Amino acid sequence: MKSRDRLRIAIQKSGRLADPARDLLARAGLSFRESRDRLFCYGESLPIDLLLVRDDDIPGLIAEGVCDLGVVGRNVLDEQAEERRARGQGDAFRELRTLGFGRCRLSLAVPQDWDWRGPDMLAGKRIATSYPQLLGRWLRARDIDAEPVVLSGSVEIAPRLGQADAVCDLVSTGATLVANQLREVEVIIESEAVLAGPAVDFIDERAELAALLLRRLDGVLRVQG
Ligand code: PRT
Ligand code: ZN
Repeated sequence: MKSRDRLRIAIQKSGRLADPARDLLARAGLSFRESRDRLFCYGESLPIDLLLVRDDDIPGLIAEGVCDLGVVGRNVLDEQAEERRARGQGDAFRELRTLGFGRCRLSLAVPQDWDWRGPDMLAGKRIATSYPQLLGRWLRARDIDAEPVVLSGSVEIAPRLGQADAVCDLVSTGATLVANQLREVEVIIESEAVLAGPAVDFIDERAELAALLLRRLDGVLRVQG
């Protein structure tokens, strides 16, 4: 780990987790000077800076040591952790805290006209997903041989387009599934936004800064209930 005397936190630039992450950090007493390009925000109240990125980049930025901490969905963090394991790489990041927003679940959904009798029905079926690792792990644990169809977006429409038989996607209210005549049948993982950090402890000034930030976050999260 390279030595640095400021802590750098990656959060989503825009999207569902962007505002709640900023609010949480503000409530923990962090303030930032906005830069014109809005990619890097210099920390004013503490030596803790922000990097505004795509959520999918956050685990990799922590693994590379470009960032020290990140606010990201457990779905993204776990998928990339599995991906590393599949490549024979060691653990590079871990979940430090759950943050209580961005709640959703990664679920399997099938066409409403299926008479669902259990996971074995998925054998030999094509399942559209953006989470092939988490889906693959769930299928392997049940010894089900199905074919993941990896799509980066518009997963729910795949059955209607004939690209897949079922889907494995994030669900919060369930409205998107219903609009696509799909029914949620199995939950693969429960997810929410988490604070992620490196697998190893900080060794320089960042250790104390991270401990201070965690103490403050714990205070905020406790009040929030
Ligand atoms: O640009 P960038 O890559 O950073 O953003 P993104 O488009 O990949 O992510 P974004 O902002 O959509 O989501 C960020 C994170 O929010 C996700 O990784 C989850 O951890 C969390 N989250 C919480 C959700 C949802 N709820 C959610 N409902 N992410 C996506 N959805 C989508 C889902 O994919 C489906 O299309 O919303 C639709 C379903 O919603 P319901 O309410 O109809 O069930
Ligand atoms: Zn993304």
